[in-house]
Amino acid sequence: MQSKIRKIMNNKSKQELLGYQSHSIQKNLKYFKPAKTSTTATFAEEIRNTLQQSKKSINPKFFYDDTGSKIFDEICSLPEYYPYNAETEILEKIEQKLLPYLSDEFHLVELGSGSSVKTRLLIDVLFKSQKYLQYFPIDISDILDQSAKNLCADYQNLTVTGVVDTFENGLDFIENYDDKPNLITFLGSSFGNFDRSEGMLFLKKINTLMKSNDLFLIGLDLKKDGYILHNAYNDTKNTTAKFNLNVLQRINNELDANFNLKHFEHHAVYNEEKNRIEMYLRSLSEQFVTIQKSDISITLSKNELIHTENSHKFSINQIESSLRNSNFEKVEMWFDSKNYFTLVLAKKI
Ligand code: AVI
Repeated sequence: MQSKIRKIMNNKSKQELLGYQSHSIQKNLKYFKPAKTSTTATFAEEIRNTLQQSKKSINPKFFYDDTGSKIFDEICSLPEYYPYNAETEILEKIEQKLLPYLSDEFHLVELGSGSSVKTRLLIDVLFKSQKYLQYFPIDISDILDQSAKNLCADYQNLTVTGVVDTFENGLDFIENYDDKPNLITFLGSSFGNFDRSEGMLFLKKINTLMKSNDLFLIGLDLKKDGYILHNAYNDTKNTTAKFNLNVLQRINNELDANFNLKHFEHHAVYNEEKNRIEMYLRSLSEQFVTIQKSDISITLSKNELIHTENSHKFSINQIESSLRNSNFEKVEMWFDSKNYFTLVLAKKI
């Protein structure tokens, strides 16, 4: 009996055993998706919980439906939104600094499918030390868009294997994939959107899933003058406002809700004590909203705030102690010319 089970198991790939289904798009492009999860059910449930609290909130991970991801790309091209340009500046000069740490067989693993511009800069560096490259974007939302196809068309020796899942599950998936070392990247200061305890858990989880020869490259936004931060999240074109309000439109579309977007406004403030931008949607009148798939109706009073995002800004001491406390050794830290942003290369202790 045991051997029969073993035989059945051997006929399945490791990924299938982890509950993933493989979907092939073209020769060098495929993705793995968990066989069973209803993302709508989880979304509906989380929204039910967080909008029924006395302090209402919506998790920032829900910003990124197709429209939200497109608006985020628009944010990245705003002159006020310095993190994108600062990080790109560091990546453009990273080649000679990163190459000494690479060998000829690294995989590139990206947590959150970043803009293909930044990914390309890293792919170019990796191709300086190896002939073939496997790139694993991990994201809960649609990662295999046109940009992945364009990457495959532009790099002959590149294979893209997307994992459509949470970062944590995606890393579990990669850990079981093969024995090659990974350069795991978490760019854009997305880490800043976690609360402190969530962030520490996340770093520890990455650390435990890393192999001893894996490298971790994380982009972090640094503390700076409040007015620069304020302007970055209150841009003159109102793109950040559009991004923030879109989460209500997403709830309307996917959870059959009736938020009237005209009855809300974007509100982003810098909390100096906590070193973070806090983003909210302010209700402009007393209103009653029904979210059918979450099975709830909620009342909002005039000026009531729905918290939608924290974006933490870090000091170098904080970064170093967070890395130490999650068993990372800092290898290098690179900065842009204005010292607005840092890219940190770390490895497992
Ligand atoms: C993705 N994340 C790091 C962005 C940030 O700056 O916190 C999201 C964002 N929110 C408003 N503008 C950009």
